[in-house]
Amino acid sequence: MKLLSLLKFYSILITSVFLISCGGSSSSEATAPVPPNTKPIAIISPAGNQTINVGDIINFKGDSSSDADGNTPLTYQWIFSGAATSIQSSTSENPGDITFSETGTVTISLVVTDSLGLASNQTSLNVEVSSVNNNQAPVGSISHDNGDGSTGTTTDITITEGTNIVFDSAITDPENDVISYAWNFEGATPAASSSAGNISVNYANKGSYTVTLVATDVNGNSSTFPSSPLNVTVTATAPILPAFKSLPLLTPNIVNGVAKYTLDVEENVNVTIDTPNGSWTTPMMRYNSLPLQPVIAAKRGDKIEVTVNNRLTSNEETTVHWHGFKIPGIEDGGPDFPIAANTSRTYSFTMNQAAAPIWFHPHAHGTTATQVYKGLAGAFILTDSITETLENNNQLPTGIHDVALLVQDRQFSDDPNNTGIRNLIYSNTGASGMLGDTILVNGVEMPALEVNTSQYRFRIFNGSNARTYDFALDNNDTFYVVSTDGGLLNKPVAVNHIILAAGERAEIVVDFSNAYRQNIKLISKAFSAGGGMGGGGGATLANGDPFDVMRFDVTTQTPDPVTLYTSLPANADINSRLTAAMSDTTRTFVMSMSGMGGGGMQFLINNKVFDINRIDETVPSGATEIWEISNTSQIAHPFHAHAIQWQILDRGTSGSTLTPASGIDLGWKDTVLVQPNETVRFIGKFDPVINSGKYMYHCHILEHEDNGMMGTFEVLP
Ligand SMILES: [Cu+2]
Repeated sequence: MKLLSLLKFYSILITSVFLISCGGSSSSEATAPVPPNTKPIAIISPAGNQTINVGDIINFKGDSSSDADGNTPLTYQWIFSGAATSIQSSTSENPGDITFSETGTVTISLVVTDSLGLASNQTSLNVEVSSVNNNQAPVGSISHDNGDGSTGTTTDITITEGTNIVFDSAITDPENDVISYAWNFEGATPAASSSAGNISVNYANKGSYTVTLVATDVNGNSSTFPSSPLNVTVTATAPILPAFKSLPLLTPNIVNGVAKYTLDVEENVNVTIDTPNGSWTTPMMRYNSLPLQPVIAAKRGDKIEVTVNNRLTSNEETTVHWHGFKIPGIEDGGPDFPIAANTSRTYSFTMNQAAAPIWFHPHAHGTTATQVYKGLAGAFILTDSITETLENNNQLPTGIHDVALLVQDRQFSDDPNNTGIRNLIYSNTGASGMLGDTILVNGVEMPALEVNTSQYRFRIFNGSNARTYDFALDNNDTFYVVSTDGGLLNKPVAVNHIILAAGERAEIVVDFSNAYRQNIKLISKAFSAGGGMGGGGGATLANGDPFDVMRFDVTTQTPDPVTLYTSLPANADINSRLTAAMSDTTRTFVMSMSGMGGGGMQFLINNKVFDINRIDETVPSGATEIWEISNTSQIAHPFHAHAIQWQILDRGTSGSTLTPASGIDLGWKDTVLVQPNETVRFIGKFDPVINSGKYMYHCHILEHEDNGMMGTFEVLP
């Protein structure tokens, strides 16, 4: 344009000079000759020869062509000759995108003609179309939207059957080649699509499926998205389960700083049992006629007074044993201080131990098993300044994220006449103790607890008479054990299962933050329950059989403020570890069974059957002792010692070198499962002030205990 203007300027200048030099001449001399018309110039852009790959596109323009005389508009004649191209000729100023679809040489030529019909010289260039393919494949990503806020590019997807997912893509080609799309939706409808995106896909059937998108450019170069398989897990629509019930919290009367409770021991209380197959009524024993076993909450240092009124119309004795409590023998609720029917007893003690999931239950001799089975028990949630600080600092789940689970197995009668009433069946026929086929969590069979995407702290109380559970999540996820029987572990222990025998407790922390819309089951895994006589004893659901316990339905998304503590403060009780060298003495206890297959079966500790009038062991005041427990029988026994909390030193096969405690064995214990042919050593320190009087040690399979697998130890004042 600038060049054209200059040419016009000089052209006018030359003409003017010519006119001036001829001034005053004759008219014939004044007629100027017509200046010669110059050829226009054809310019191709991009200019010059180039080498490209098959399928590449070049955008050709002719609009830089010009005519020095300004004889416009120009007309254009493009010729594309040689190897194949998308067009062979054009009369456009700018013919635009030309696709080179064949290897070889393409000659591009352009001739422009000015408005006076004068043609330019031909301008031409060669494009070498190479068969060597340097073309790059498409790049980008795919994304999905479950319609529930669950979106992403690479995350695996879990949905329930019948759900739709919308898939989309954001794919480009480095050479701007045309892209074709090939989606594959395994197990879904549609099973495939050639759309770029916004495809709604329905998953009707449960299973595990993959999603891929192959994006291919016109050169046949393809990319698969995502680069690693995107998995869609389609879960079955969860069956409707009965709602989870929380254990009722008892409210004390505070009198002169003492928290006073009353427990009325009742029987024939009509209790509603909810199950996945409907509800029924079962007459049971209960404290205070409550629908469920109660919870007492207290803090370390609290003074507690519990008045127990025995209102059992069956004239049975009862007691309330404070299981796991460090209190004087006279307040311990052992069988040596029974509460006769229609009488009362007031237990009085001060909580002087670390925060723990301890509990209480009857311990009258000969009727412990049946009274617990019929429904007498309660959870005791003890807190202290350490747990309060951890909770306040969001280092331990609390509030609605702190849930007590009392797990007990029961056997119910059939109801052939649809009376709506089913009675408890108690049958202690085998060596295994009473094993029911209905697993109750807080009185409900297979309850569903709605949770949010947070960490939850479950305080699991195995209040079963005889059953051992191997608790796990059905997705085998890791969870953390934060507390054993008698208090928090110094460090949370990551596990994917935890065995709890009858009488044992644990607090576990389960993280649901990545489980939105999932249904996760708490299960008990299969395990070997020992010798032939160990398992069932004729039970429908033998010890060691697998079963479901309850379900967590992750229904709500919420941020989780909790970052689990990594270690307790140094002043936590559990950090004062007792070593074998501190022990004043070692006592040995051998649990055995005899009379198998014969008339009477005997359950023995140190070859003795319990005698309430005999003191088996005498412990000096303030002693620190190692108790070494061995099991020569063919089934596991949970050994429970009253009075204090213990630290496990080591365990292993009897007669061989024992392995020092690690993991969850580093926590406070009052009940320790001892496997057949196993020896466990634990150490404990009796408080010179608190611990005096008579206490029990026994197997916590309640049928074994009631049948004599128990002894008395007296701590001297
Ligand atoms: Cu036992």
